[in-house]
Parts: sequence; structure tokens; C-alpha cells
Amino acid sequence: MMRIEQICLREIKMRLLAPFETSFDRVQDRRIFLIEARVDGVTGWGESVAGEHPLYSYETIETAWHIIRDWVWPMLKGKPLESAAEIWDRVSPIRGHNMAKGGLEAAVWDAEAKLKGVPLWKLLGGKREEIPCGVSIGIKESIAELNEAVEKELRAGYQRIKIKIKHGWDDKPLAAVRERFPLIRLMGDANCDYRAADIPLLRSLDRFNLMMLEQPLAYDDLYGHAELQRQMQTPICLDECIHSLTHARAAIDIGACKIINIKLGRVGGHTVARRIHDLCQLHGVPVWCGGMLESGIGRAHNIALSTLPNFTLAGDVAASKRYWEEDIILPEVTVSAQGTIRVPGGPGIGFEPRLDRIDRLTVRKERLA
Ligand code: OSB
Ligand code: MG
Repeated sequence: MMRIEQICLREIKMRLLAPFETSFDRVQDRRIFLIEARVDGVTGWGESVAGEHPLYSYETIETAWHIIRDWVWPMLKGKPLESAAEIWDRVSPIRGHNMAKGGLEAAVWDAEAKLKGVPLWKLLGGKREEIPCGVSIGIKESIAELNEAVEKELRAGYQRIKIKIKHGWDDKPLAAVRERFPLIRLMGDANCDYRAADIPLLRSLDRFNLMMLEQPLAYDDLYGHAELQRQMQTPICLDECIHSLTHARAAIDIGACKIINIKLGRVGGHTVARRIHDLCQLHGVPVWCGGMLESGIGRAHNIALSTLPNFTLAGDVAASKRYWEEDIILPEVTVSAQGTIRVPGGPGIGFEPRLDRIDRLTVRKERLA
């Protein structure tokens, strides 16, 4: 049995190399929420991806901090665990707040893998030693700027390009990129910007031969996506709509998507992520790992998750240097010229948190025991 002796919540400030714009927000200064868990004398690290603003989902770093301190921690404190895999069911009385739950759970998974002396990806049941990578390119000021960004990422080796779209920045940028790069794996992500009235426009995107169209309709509109998928050739991939195994089951059953983007924070951690992965695999629905502009800690967890067998499509898990001047782990995450990340061989997440640097960036810290 394992015992979680204490946890430490920490907010660090990190500035992205460039602002990242989606249909719902524009961020450059990230408030990164790190969670350390000491389990039987060993420290594990997790990251809660709750954002600065309640715009991607209702969670923010403030709500996640409150939920972990006042609800998740009291449910786990002093109670022995066989494995981190049990945490999800223990905290299930708390409805929602998956980013809070997932951040703490990740830290305990890292600690458990370190206690057992195995890489986290192996403990999770991963099979892949190298994962395929894509990039997510934010909304730009001009088509010229977008094309330049696409070219740069292709030159770096990334295997597929995703561009963010929204009303007024959709068919034109997609047409421009497709014309310049006729054969690349290309997709769009609307982050919920469209409604039923936009179906004719969305259907017209079929002409660009996209790998998939990510989350075109509202975050709670599973039914609308099923209607749209019946009228479109392009596979729909759901992101914001899928918060649980139940949602994944419904989405697959009613034909709301053909692909699912799995994010650890959105679904509440590795345990649920794995259950959704297994369900999708059973139904022949490929999955890939999404990103939330994570620091190296969250990125390391995304890499471990991406080694599961049904993560057959390139994820939004990219190199540290695409985001940060300097990351908070060693070594930094690097991507090969073939657009892959080699999975680390060390115990736990396999990357060392840089404590000196993390301390320097810390703006708030709370220890709970
Ligand atoms: O929809 O996948 C998304 C970033 C923040 C919020 C939502 C999304 C994203 C990204 C960036 O697409 C992915 C990354 O590079 O981390
Ligand atoms: Mg998305």
C-alpha cells in the first residue's frame, strides 16, 4: 500500500515565446499550476491545465486550487492506496473539476512509477518508444504570416499541421495553406466557434481534404456534431465535448465524431484517459493526445499517455522550444527531424524538474499535509 504524505501546490509564471490565439482567447503569460505529491518518501510531479480564464472550460487555476485544497486532498489524505489508478474512483463524489483531479492524480502516478523504478509510460501500459508529433498553429494577423509559420514547422519535421480557425478566419487560411502545401496532413480546430446555421460553410471545408475538423460546434452539442458528421466527408474530431467515458460512448454511438482528442486535464487524469482510449480502440476510433500549452511537466505526462497503442495519430505534443525560451525540466523535450519524440527510459515521467528554476518562477505556494 502507498500513502500520500503531503502535497504542494504551486503557481509559476511562464511567458510563451509568442502569443497564442484561438477562437476564444489570446494568451502569452501562462499561469502554470504544478502539483507535487510526496508518496512514501518519493516526490512525483503533475500539472493541472486549468487556464487563466474560464473560456476553454469552466475551470480556472483559482477553481482548481480550491477544489484540490478543500475537496480532493481531504478525500485522499491519510488513506492508503494500492495504486494511483484508484484515485479517480475515490474522488468521483466531486462532480466535474477534472483538471483539478487530473493534476493531482498525475503527480501520484509519477511517484508510483518512481517507487516501482519503472518509466511511467510502461506502468500505464504504453507500447510505443517513439511518438508522432504535430503542431497547433494559432490564429495569425495575415495569411503570409500563417504560411511562414506552417513552412517553419514542416521544415522542423512535424508530421501534421493544425491551424486554429474561427468566423472570418476559416476557408481563406485553409485554402491558402492547402494551395501552397497540397499534400501535407492538414486539419482545422474551431474551438466551438460555429453553430447549426454555419453548416453550409463547414460542409464546404470538405474541398480541402482535411485529416479532420476539430470541435466545430458548441462544447455541449454532441447531437449537433452527429448531424454535422452525417453531412460532411471530413472526419470530425471532438475535444471540448468529451469530458468522460460516458460522453465518449455517446459520441461514438450516435456518430458525433470519428476521432477523439484526449487531454489528461479535460478527462480527469491517466485512469479515465486510459478507459476512453480502450473504448475508442474497441470501436475502431483512433485517438491522439491534445495539448494545453503545458510546461515540461504536463508535456512529460502527455508523452507517457501517447505511448498507448491506439494513439495512432500525431498529437499536439511538441518540443519545449516551440513554447519556451527555457523549460522547467531536463532534458527539454526535443523532436526529431522525422517529427517524433523518443520516450524517456528513466523512472517516472523520465524528465527531471529543475527546482532552482521552478523556485525562481514561483508566485504562490501552499503545502498541505
Ligand atoms: O483546442 O487543442 C486546443 C491550446 C489551449 C487550449 C485549447 C487548445 C490548445 C491548442 C494548443 O491547440 C496545443 C498545444 O500546442 O499545446
Ligand atoms: Mg482543440
